[in-house]
Amino acid sequence: MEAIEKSGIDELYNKLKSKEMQHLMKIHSEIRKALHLFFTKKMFYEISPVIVAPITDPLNHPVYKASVDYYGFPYGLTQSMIFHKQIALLSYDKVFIFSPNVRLEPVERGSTGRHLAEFTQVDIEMKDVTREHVMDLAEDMFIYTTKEVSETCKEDLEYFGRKLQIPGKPFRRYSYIDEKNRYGNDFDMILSKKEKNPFWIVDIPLMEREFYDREYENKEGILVDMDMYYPEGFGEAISGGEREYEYDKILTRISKKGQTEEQFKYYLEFAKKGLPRTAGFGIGVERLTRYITGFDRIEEVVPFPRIINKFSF
Ligand code: ASN
Repeated sequence: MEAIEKSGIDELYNKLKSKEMQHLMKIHSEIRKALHLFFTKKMFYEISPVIVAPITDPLNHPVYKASVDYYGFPYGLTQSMIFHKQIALLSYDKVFIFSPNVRLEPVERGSTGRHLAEFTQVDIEMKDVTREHVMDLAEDMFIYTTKEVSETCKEDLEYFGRKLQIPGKPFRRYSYIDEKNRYGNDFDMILSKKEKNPFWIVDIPLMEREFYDREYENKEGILVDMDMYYPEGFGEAISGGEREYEYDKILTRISKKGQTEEQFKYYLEFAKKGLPRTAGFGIGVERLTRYITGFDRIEEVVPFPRIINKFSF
């Protein structure tokens, strides 16, 4: 451990002094600024992030549990603010959060180049809208941000030899089931490598997703949700969908996933009183920075990455 720490710190010291990091920091900062401006111009309200809470996103893949002792109660570190953002829409109909998430991913995920153990996602949620509406908004957000950053960071992008393509709307859509049948388990990355523009994967089966995305009324086991992918092999960018909001349906979905009411009891108390009907998505800011700058690995693009299974200052 001692040796890892020391070599890690030398490497970090040099990385922070490099010209490369200066360009990266500027681009990252301009990306955050553009995202912030985009949502405030669209009359979204920004709410403060929740970092520790009695309940967080269960996620659909196993992660190590990250918790803190909160005055004697075990609170989880936020894995996503899905429940809090849904509940925030009791007050106002469009919200966004620059939300720090901690996900202690399994060690194997360290090799993907796309995972950090801590990252920020811009998590958005809207009341009384459909998936179509939030997909259209996400496309506008992506186009706005890439345009802004291309202009404000022209020289910085040139430094990395990166020229951004601004895609037209609507982005191409693929059905999850059709593409999985065609290409097998790695279908999403195969498509991400083939495509020249961002694209969507829609209608994700229930067992591949958390309980909170809404199931079609007329297509059992299929959800009204979506992921957006970057082209050139950069992988997943966004995930989101319409949400279950009716108490009984939420209970059914929890049990279909083999989860318990006890796990979600605080959320269920809100659901019993009545949740708004919502849809939304989240986009990882470090992944967007990686795509825009064209780096191989996500830990290269930010000054203090929480690297999976590695000492991180
Ligand atoms: N933010 C995502 C959503 O809105 C959820 C997630 O990050 N797991 O659907």
